[in-house]
Amino acid sequence: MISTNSVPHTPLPVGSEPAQFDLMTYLAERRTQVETALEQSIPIGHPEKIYQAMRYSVLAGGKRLRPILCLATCELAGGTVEMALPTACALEMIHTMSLIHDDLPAMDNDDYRRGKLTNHKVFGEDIAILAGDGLLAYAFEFVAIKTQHVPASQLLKVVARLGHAVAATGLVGGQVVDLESEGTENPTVEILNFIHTHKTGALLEASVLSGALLASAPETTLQRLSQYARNIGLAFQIVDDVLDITATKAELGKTAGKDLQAQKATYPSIWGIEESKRQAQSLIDAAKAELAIFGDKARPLIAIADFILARTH
Ligand code: GRG
Repeated sequence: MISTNSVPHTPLPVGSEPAQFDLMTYLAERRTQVETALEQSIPIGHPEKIYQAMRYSVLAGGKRLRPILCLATCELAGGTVEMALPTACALEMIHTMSLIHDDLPAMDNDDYRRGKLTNHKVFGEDIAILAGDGLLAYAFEFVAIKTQHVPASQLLKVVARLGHAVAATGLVGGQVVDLESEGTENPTVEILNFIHTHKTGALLEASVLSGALLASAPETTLQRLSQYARNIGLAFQIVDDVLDITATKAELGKTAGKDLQAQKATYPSIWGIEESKRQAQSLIDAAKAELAIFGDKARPLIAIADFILARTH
């Protein structure tokens, strides 16, 4: 495996260097667009409490990785940010609802998320469950009624892909195997991979593919993007597991060291930290190689892959 830092670099003639792509500026701009759209997406209605609970978690921050991936692949495939914003918001609603439910006492029983008290700690378990349900249903409504300039046939494919990512074929299935594997001695890498390709990978893949579907990308592009997404999805989780050991609560915005405490099987518990980092690097290299064919158009997605590896929270 070759590290990106060690690739031999042939200097280009003066004046012909490609313009630098500034990921931090790109992410900040996209985040602002997503935050503005999310802020407007859930107006307070009646009964006020449930709207407040939904808004509390959706507007609590977060990296907004899934919406940004959706916007990036839509643009890569020739579409616009405007076409993809409703789906981008829906992805964040779905992601947030999965966090709300994951934090419940019946699941991971967490008190902090995104640097704030978890939804059930503020609103109670009953409302937190309903806030999750409300967000999930609203995400699909939002895509269906707010998306513009996209053929209905493509929109239908997006809706199907979102459903597939949430259902037993995705997040729900991954969560069930995760719950079942708790307390299991020595779960295998295959079980870990199943859990995380479903719990984490499925929605990341849906984020990447939905943007491209909105822009009516051809099948060959979808296949490459799907492979990119699967690789970054697994790398994302390996990094997450490493950060659970190496990062602080302040950096993570949630309880650190939870996996160790719960004696949960993780990639570092099987491979150790250094090998886990090597595996993540190799997945990121493979993800980036998938996109080489797209040239400069893939720069945001390539930079996001690097960001996933280098992130500290
Ligand atoms: C979807 C119907 C339905 C039920 C939910 C609870 C559950 C079933 C699934 C758990 C899904 C889950 C919480 C997966 C973990 C995904 C993950 C790595 C979250 C952290 O993502 P980041 O780092 O978080 O992108 P931010 O806060 O930055 O958005």
